[in-house]
Amino acid sequence: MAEPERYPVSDEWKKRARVDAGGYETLYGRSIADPGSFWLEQARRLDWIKRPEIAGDWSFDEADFHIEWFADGKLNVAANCIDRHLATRGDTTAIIWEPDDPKDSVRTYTYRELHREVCRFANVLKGQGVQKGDRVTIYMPMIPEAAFALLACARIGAIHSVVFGGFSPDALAGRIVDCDSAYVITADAGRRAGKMVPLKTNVDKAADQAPVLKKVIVVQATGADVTMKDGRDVWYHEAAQGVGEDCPAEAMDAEDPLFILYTSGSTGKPKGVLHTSGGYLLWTSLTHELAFDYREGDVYWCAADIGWITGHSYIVYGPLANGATVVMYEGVPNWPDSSRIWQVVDKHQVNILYTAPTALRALMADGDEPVKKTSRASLRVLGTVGEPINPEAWRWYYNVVGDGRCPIIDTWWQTETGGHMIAPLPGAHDLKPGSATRPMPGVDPQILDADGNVLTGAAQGNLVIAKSWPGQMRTVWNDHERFFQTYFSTYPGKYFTSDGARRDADGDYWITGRVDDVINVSGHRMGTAEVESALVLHESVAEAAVVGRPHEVKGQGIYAYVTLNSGVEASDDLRRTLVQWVRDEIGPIATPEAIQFAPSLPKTRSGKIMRRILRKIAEGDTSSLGDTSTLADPDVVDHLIENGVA
Ligand code: 6R9
Repeated sequence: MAEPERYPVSDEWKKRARVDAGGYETLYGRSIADPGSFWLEQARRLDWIKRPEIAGDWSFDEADFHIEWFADGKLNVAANCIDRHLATRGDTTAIIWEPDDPKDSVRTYTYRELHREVCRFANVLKGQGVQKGDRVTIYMPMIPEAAFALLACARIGAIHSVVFGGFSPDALAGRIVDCDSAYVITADAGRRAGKMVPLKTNVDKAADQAPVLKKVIVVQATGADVTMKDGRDVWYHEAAQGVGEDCPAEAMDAEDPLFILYTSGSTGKPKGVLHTSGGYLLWTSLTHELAFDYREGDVYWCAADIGWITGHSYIVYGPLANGATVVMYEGVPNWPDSSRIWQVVDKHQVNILYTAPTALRALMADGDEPVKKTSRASLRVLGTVGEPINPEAWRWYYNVVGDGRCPIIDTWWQTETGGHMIAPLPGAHDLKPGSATRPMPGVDPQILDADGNVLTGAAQGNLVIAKSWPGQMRTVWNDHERFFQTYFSTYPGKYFTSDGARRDADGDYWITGRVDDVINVSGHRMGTAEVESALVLHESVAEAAVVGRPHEVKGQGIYAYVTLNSGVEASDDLRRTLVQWVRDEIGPIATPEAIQFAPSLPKTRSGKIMRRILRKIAEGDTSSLGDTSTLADPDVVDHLIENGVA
C-alpha cells in the first residue's frame, strides 16, 4: 500500500501543545500501566462532595459482569458545570446562543446567569413533582432552555432522556413509555432553516400512546399557537414566576444515573443507553480539554444537536465542566446560505469548531467562495465526528476552512462510549486524512479477526476495547441482559464496538465503518430493523429488507426492498406513500432514498435474507455477487438486478 498522506505537527503546534508527542506516550503509558492511581489523580479535575478513593472496579466476564467507577465518590454534575466556576468565572460567558435566523437577536448567559436559570428550572421541575431518580423526557429545539433543562435535571438528580426534535410522535412515544417517563419538557415549536417544527403538537400526539405521561412543561420559544391540556400542560414561564433563584444541588453517588439516550442497534427497538455521573463527567471534561487543546477563554462551538450524544457530551457537559464559552446554534449549517457557518465563526470569534463530515460535504458542494469571503482567522482547532471522513472532505476542511493552519481532530466514539475514544491530540500526533489515529488515555483498543484472535501490528478486523474506561455506558435501561449480550458476548471479556478498523504500520487507527446492520445516515445511526418494522406496519407491505448504500453527502442512504401483499399494485404513488409513512413512523432522518418493489427477496433455504446480495444490488455492483448457490430461488436475484433503483 502507498505511504499514506501525512500532515506532521507544525512547529507552532510543537511549541504550544499542552501534550506533545512524548507527553502523550507518558500519559497513555501511565493510564494503561497503573489505571488506579492515574484515574484517581485525574478525578481531581472535578469538584467532589466526597472525593473517591476507588477508581475503576469492573469485569467484562459474564460470571462477574459489573462496571463501576469512583463508586465511593459523591458529586453533583450541574454544580461541577456551573457553581464551581462562580467564584472565578461568574462573569465569563457560558453560553452564546445564535438563532436560526441571523436577523434575530443573539442571547448570552454568563456562568452566574446560567446558575440562576438552571436553579429556576430545577425549582419548576420540583414544583411539578419531579424527584430524584424520576425520568424526564426532553424534546426541545436548540435553544438555551434545552441546556437549562438538562442541567436542571442533573441538579436535582432526575434522569433526563433527550429525544431529538426531528423524531416523530410515534418514536417519541416509544421512548417515553420505555423509560416510564411521567414528565416531558418541550417547546411550543422549534425553528430550523426558517421552518417551524411543531414540537408541542407532536407531544400531544405522542401522549395518546403514552398513558404514563402526566405533565408537559412547555417553553414558549416561538409564540406558535398550541393547545394546552388542563391539568397536564404547564407553561414554563408561568410556572417559573415566583420560584426561588437558588436550588441546592443534590449530592449524587458517582454511579447514580445521569441520563438515558436512545440509540439504534442492529436488532430490535432503540436501546436506552444509560450513563452515570462521575465517570461520564470526568471523561467528557478530560477529552474535551485534550482533543481540542481547550484553553481558558476559548470560544468553542460544537455544531451538533443536543438530541445526540455529541450534543450532550460536547455542547453541555464536557465544555461547561471546563468553564468554556460555548456557542449554541439553533439552525443548520447552510441556511440562509452556505456561508452561514463561517459567518457565525467570525461573528463570535470561534476558536474551536466541531462538526460532522456530512455537513462538510454538503458545504463543499457549494464551492470555496462562501468560505473564502469570511475571515475565520480566530479558528485554531477543527474537529469532526459521526462517521468516517473521506480524504477529500478532510483536505477541504484543512486547506479551505482552516487555511492549512488548524489541525483536524477526527474523533471516533459512540453514544455508548460517552466521549472520544480514538482521536489525535493537536500538537502530539501527525495527521492522516481519514485516520482517527491514537487512543485516548485509558482506552485499550484491539483489532480481532472473526474468531476473536487478537491481531498485532498492521491489521484489519473488528474493533474491540479490552478495558473499561470511566465514560463507558453502564447498562441498557431496563434490560441489563441486553447490555451484556449486545456488547460483551461476541468476544468474551471485551467490549465490541460493532465497528471495523484497520491499524497501519505506525500504529494509527482507521475506522472502516459499522460491521452490523446499522446504517450511518448523515452521521446519525439508523437500524435497518427499525426501518423494516416501520415499513411492514403499512397495510400494503408483506415484507421489507433495508440496506445502506453510499451517498455523496449523507455518507449512506437508505435503500428499501419491499414485497407487497398479494393483490396490491406497485406504483410510484405507493412508493411516495411508503416514504412518507416511514417519515411519520420514525422521522425525516429515516427517509428512504429508494424503494424497490420486489416480488420476493433472496433467502437462504433456512429463510434468512441474504443482505450481502441486497447491498451489492443497491450499490449497482452486480459483477461480484459471490456465491448465490445457497439461495432457495436463485432467479429472484436476476429480477432484482433488472429492477434496481438508480
Ligand atoms: C459520536 C457518535 C457511533 C458510530 C460509530 C461509528 C461512527 C462516529 C466516527 C465514526 C468513523 C469517526 N463514527 N465517529 N466513524 N470515524 N470519527 O457519532 O455516536 O451516534 O452513537 O454513532 O458512528 O460507526 O460506531 P453515535
